[in-house]
Amino acid sequence: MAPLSSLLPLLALVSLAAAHGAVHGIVVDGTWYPGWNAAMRYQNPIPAVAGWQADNLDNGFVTPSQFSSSDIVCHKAAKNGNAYVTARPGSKVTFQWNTWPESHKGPVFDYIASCNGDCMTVDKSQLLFTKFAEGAWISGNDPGVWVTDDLVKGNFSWTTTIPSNLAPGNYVIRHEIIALHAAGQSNGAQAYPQCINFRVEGSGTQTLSGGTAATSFYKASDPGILFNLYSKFSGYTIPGPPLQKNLVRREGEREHARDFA
Ligand SMILES: *[C@@H]1O[C@H](CO)[C@@H](O)[C@H](O)[C@H]1NC(C)=O
Ligand SMILES: [Cu+2]
Repeated sequence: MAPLSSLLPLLALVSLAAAHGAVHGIVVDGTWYPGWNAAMRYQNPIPAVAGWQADNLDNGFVTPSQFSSSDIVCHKAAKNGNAYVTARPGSKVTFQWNTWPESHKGPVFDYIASCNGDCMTVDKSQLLFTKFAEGAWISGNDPGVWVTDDLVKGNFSWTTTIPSNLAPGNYVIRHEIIALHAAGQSNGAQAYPQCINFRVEGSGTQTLSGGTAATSFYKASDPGILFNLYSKFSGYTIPGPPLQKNLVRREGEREHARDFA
């Protein structure tokens, strides 16, 4: 049996990870699916969940110096999720974080990539992502009001919508918060990506084209990455590839049409 002293560092690490937060559940049209949480790696067998496994027991984030490494794709040493969340075009999806510190203000993103096959075995370096939702600075400065404040107030949750005409298939959705509380110094931003396997059903016709490898999303010197939250700023340049307006606009039009139907 392991002496208690050898378990203590492990317990400390687990509580540190909890302080930063992880997506411990995904709610799709009212149905809860478990996400990954770091403690699951000590279960035998490791539970089959749609959330990708990540080795984020330590400080729990990816630094700008790692933005071109494979860790930025789905978090540290990530391994494919072993199950799927089922959704349809237009499904309401809530990423439920277990917690999030109010001080960790910054942008929140949702990216989607086709697995072109099975997301449980896809090579993460092959995933080409399209950004389909984003939020960041809302008002004020030093530090101002950010979408992460809404996330914290909303029970640590972030809700998005599956693009309304998305073709059926297997997709990885990469949900991410970038915390800026230390981003005024170089290598100080903190990325918290979380990947989830989605099986999209229905009869949509829009396939994804193009897309960007996550290793090319951000650079340490981007104005939205090297950014002093504790200053008198009057704007914020959202980092990463542009929002895919086609996906988003189509969705909005349909929703609008439905409102008046
Ligand atoms: C808040 O989130 C937790 C899961 O993290 C969930 O169990 C609880 O029902 C949520 N509360 C509300 C009011 O939605
Ligand atoms: Cu932190």
